[in-house]
Amino acid sequence: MTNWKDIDQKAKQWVKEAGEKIRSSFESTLSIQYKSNPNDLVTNMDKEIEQFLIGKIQETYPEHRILGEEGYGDEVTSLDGVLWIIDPIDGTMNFVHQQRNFAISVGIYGDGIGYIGLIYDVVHNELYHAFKGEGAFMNDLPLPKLDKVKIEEAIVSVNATWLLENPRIDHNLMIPIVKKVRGTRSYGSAALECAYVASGRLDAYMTMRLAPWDFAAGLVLIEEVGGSMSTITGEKLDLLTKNSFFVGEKNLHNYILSEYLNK
Ligand code: 2AM
Ligand code: CA
Ligand code: CA
Ligand code: CA
Repeated sequence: MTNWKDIDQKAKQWVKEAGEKIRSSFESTLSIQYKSNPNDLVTNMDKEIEQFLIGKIQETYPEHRILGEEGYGDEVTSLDGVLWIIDPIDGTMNFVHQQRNFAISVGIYGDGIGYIGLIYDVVHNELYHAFKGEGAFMNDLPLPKLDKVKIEEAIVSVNATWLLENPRIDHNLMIPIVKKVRGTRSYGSAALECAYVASGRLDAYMTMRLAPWDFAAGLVLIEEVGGSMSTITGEKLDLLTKNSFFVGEKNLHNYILSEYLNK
């Protein structure tokens, strides 16, 4: 039997320790490299934090598998068993340019079911946390279930890229949404944007391309506050591939899908 409470306690502790490492790193010079293109950044801290977390997991739970953005984990092709899905720094561009608006994201799944979600906003010392069936929290503060929200009163997070002509979505579908909502925001960290939806700071978040480590923890949080999650066309999200991504308060999510995206 998997002891999820034990895993939860340890995961929280390790994520906090990782956060402390990131805070200390602000005093030293970062080493920055490009990945797929000059805007796709990775730093020594992304790699160090992933290696730190993986070291702790492997030492304590050698039978668990790990999927991490920077590739120090396992080659994961199925959701069987206990799987840790880790983004050591989500929002690396913000980490480099702003030293804020980034988070450590850890989602822990059992046979494809999300049990634990941890999103740690290191700079604000805000740990968003969810445990399957027990609700979601920001530090010790329980997050209430999401209240119904009308599109005219919604704050929706969307990156301006998707309003320009782009290969992933017909931008003509996006423009009426932006016109109708009360306001739009874009934070540049998918994990934080999920945490903000879970805590009601945002009512929805949509983007055209995320990897599992960007949203694995966020889904557990959103599930626990009764939010909805899908691809941009309303399909189920896949934890092993890149997806378009749309989460939000249930009614709003339904409404935007049926009236705007799937018309
Ligand atoms: P990262 O900082 O961990 O790379 C920025 O809008 C958000 O999208 C961040 O959560 C960022 O995660 C993620 N992101 C950046 N480049 C991406 C890519 N090529 N594919 C999927 N997600 C990406
Ligand atoms: Ca990245
Ligand atoms: Ca990410
Ligand atoms: Ca990352």
